[in-house]
Amino acid sequence: MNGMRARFSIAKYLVVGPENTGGRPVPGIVADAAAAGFTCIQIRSKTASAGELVRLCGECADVLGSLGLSDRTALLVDDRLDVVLAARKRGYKVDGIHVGQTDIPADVCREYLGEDAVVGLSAPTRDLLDFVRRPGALRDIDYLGAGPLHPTPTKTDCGLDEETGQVIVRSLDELRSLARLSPVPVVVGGGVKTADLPALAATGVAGFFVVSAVASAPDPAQAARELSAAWDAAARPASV
Ligand code: TZP
Ligand code: MG
Repeated sequence: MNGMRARFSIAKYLVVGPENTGGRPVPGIVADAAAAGFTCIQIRSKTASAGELVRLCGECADVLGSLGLSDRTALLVDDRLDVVLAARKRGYKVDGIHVGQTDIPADVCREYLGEDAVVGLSAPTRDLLDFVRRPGALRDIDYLGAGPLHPTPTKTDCGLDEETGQVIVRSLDELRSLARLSPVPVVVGGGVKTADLPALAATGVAGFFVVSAVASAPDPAQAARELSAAWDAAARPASV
């Protein structure tokens, strides 16, 4: 394994698409987050066409390149294996994909994208701790996304239990167990704000992800710097 897969970090992770930015260009917000130290960017849109997504990948790869961060900040795409393949065909540096439980299976993503690609998976809503204990459940996966920490209007079906219609949020105790049991690093999001980061880091998870805390902020650069600094302070190992 080489390239981004061998060295990427999910510590500080922005998920963003055109529907999250209040009309502001996505690449500008990606640049703000990367310059603030975000380690992973996921392009996610449920409304953009495949062509728009491929172009967006090119523009975001370009801004990371022009900041000299292509080797430090991973660029992933939500769901769309077709988009990742087309973007790579165009020569854009896209490092991998994030899939959900009902998306293209991770082993298929791995086969098409290769050993150096990053493949992330969203955790199931129910029986999460059983899921991570199941042999082979996380084969081909580089990290697990879990949430929501709080109910979030950005993705109202995150944590939705279809039997009860209730949103199940992840408790800090559950996240502590998940961080201990999961064979791959865990990143947590869903309603995450700067004030959540000390308690989240104390659970032992590897990182946080946000959409609106950066993409909807009046000043995304400032918001990204605050989140980045707060995570670094909270996740820093206690000195001995
Ligand atoms: N996946 C799980 S929750 C979520 C995604 C993409 C949205 C989180 O958005 P926000 O605005 O940070 O609550
Ligand atoms: Mg999905």
